[in-house]
Amino acid sequence: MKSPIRVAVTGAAGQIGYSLLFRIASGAMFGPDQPVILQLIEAPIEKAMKALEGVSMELDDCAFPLLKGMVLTDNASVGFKDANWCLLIGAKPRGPGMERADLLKDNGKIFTTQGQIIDSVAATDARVAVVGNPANTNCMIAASHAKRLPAERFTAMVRLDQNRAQTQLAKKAGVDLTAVQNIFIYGNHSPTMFPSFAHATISGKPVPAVITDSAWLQGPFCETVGKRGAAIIAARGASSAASAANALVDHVRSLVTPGAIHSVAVKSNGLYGFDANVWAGMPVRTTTPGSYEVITGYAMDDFAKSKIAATNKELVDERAMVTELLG
Ligand code: NAX
Repeated sequence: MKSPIRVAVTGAAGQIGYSLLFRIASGAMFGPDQPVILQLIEAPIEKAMKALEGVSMELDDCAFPLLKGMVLTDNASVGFKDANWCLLIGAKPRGPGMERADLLKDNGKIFTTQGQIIDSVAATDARVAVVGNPANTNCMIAASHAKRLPAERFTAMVRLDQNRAQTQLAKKAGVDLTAVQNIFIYGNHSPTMFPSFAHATISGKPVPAVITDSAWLQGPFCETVGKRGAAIIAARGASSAASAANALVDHVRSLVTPGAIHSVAVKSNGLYGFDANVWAGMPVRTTTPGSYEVITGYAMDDFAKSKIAATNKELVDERAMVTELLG
């Protein structure tokens, strides 16, 4: 039996946390032979900590053989201590009448502190995955405060968008979704994201050769994927939670599986026309567990370039709103 890894989760008593923790403890994220210790972090609010206690009781009641311990805390220095993976889900939701700039600043402060604490107390091999919105910019802020951990250890999640895009393409083509491969998300986790359909394949053939309706690909397809989060809120009365938790399982599972090819928001370093210092969704290939390389060399046509320019502009604008928070 391997020795347990420590997985810190913020916002652990929230909606996504409730769908996520049981899957981590069951082995879905790190594999059926990898024991875990869950370090569950909540906001210092009595109601949240009480809810967290209830979640931990349910985790106990599952008798998961891989769950070797739990830490429940509202102190990030305790929660991130020696963590091998830091899953940053906790964030403030956008309230009624709240400007996006205010949300960016309020949440940016959370990620400033968490970036600093992770850098000082997490394990030397620590990896960070950001889900709390605005995820790309929060990830950039946290990474900017890390002096010990390199920037490439900080990733943000665009896997939910990739999964959404894969299903939409499969439905349109009338094929099983496993026939759809290499659909990657470029840019921000927001409606400006670009699901790059031209490089995706269906049963090995380029998507545009199978779905010849290019107006649908450029229009309704991109819009449906980009606005899926809002459509779920409209239908369910609450934001995506189980699918977001599932996507985080996929995000981390793919990052620990050498050879996996998937979309992750990473420091762009100027690739694909993005500003060098924003975190943008890109295609990556996992090299060794926890490490990856960006897959370069996909040629972009004019449509793709214009979509990438738009999502890049949004990321640059978001950064401009939080410059005072960058380390
Ligand atoms: P909830 O409001 O249900 O849960 C958030 C939890 O975070 C709460 O329990 C709250 O007490 C806690 N929290 C707040 N500040 C904290 C802090 N400083 N430290 C620790 N915990 C803290 O939201 P939920 O539905 O779980 O969503 C969480 C975040 O994921 C939101 O920012 C949401 O916008 C974002 N999402 C991101 C997605 C993505 O694909 N990147 C998709 C789903 C989701 O919308």
